[in-house]
Amino acid sequence: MGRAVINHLTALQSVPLSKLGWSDFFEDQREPDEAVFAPMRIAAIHRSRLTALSEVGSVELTLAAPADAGDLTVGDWVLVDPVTQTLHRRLGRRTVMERRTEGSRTLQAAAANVDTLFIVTSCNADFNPARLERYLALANQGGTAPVILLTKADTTDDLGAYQRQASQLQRGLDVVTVNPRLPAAADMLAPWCGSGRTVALVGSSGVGKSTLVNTLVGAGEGPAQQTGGIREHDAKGRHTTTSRSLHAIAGGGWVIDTPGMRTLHLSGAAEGIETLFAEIVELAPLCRYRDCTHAHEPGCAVSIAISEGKIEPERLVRWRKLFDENRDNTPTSVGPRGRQRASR
Ligand SMILES: Nc1nc2c(ncn2[C@@H]2O[C@H](COP(=O)(O)OP(=O)(O)OP(=O)(O)O)[C@@H](O)[C@H]2O)c(=O)[nH]1
Ligand SMILES: [Mg+2]
Ligand SMILES: [Zn+2]
Repeated sequence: MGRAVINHLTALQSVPLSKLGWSDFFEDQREPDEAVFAPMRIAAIHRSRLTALSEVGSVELTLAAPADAGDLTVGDWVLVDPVTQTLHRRLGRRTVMERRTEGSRTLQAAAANVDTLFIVTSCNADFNPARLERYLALANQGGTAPVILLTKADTTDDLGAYQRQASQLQRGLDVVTVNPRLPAAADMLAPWCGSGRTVALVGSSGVGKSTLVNTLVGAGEGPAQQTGGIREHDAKGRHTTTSRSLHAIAGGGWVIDTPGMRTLHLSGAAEGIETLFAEIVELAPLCRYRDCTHAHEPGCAVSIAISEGKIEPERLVRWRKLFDENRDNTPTSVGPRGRQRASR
């Protein structure tokens, strides 16, 4: 990795690494001759410039080659040589949110070392089970625990319907209704935050992610993130946030804000999809045929469950769409754990 120059050092009182999310998982990756390097956590990436958090505060690093940033994402841990000011290397990720970039088969890391993924949706036209399922598969695949956050409950007369629909998206899923503009939101999300923990916010533009970041960060030197209104007629946001960034939560822990995504394509997410649709996947071995597609075969346990009202027909349709898309987007050589195409 290229040379990194420490441009600017905002000296705060020293922060223990554990508060930044450092743990044995990262410590164990340090070779004996790497003890001289300072561990730092990536807080923001702007082309060839990085903001990193270190034991001595926030550090601005400049990369010699902008291409070096390609391997890094917000939340990553890196080792920096404090003398030569060289970015030594990135440490392996404990969890990673990876998505497929438009028109390509390569995966892009959207955030790393996140404990909990808050999937944010408004109780309005933005609410879309198929899209929420994509985020859930992404969280499951990356080792990040998903939680659904319902916002703008003040704009619906039927909050219960949204809550019910959301909690049926995945077995055991936590669903929390929050108003991102009220300080009470921080208390409601406290069980997932706290010292050393990292949460990330994902969801469409305009659902209130940055508003929530500002509430979690608390009243300090003004809002941490810019926020923007939504269009009246279709509740769509204006893509106010354009890059990812890590912020300190007042009550402890860290929150990553992300830009609203228009589309989320999955690739290499077979296991995440299995976890998401466990109630369907678990029935497959009970079907008469081993290669049952649960479409028209006799003795299909999934079709029986649907006819008995135990599984929504639309849920099966969405599972098939996601399964097929993921299979078509996943080169078999880099498929999950080298497995060949999974059977249904
Ligand atoms: N009525 C209502 N408005 C809310 C609520 N939460 C957020 N908003 C408003 O929704 C608008 C969009 O909020 P942002 O925080 O900018 O949304 P975002 O998810 O960060 O959007 P992008 O950065 O574009 O991805 C702002 O005007 C907020 O004040 C809520 O619970 N109720
Ligand atoms: Mg935003
Ligand atoms: Zn079947």
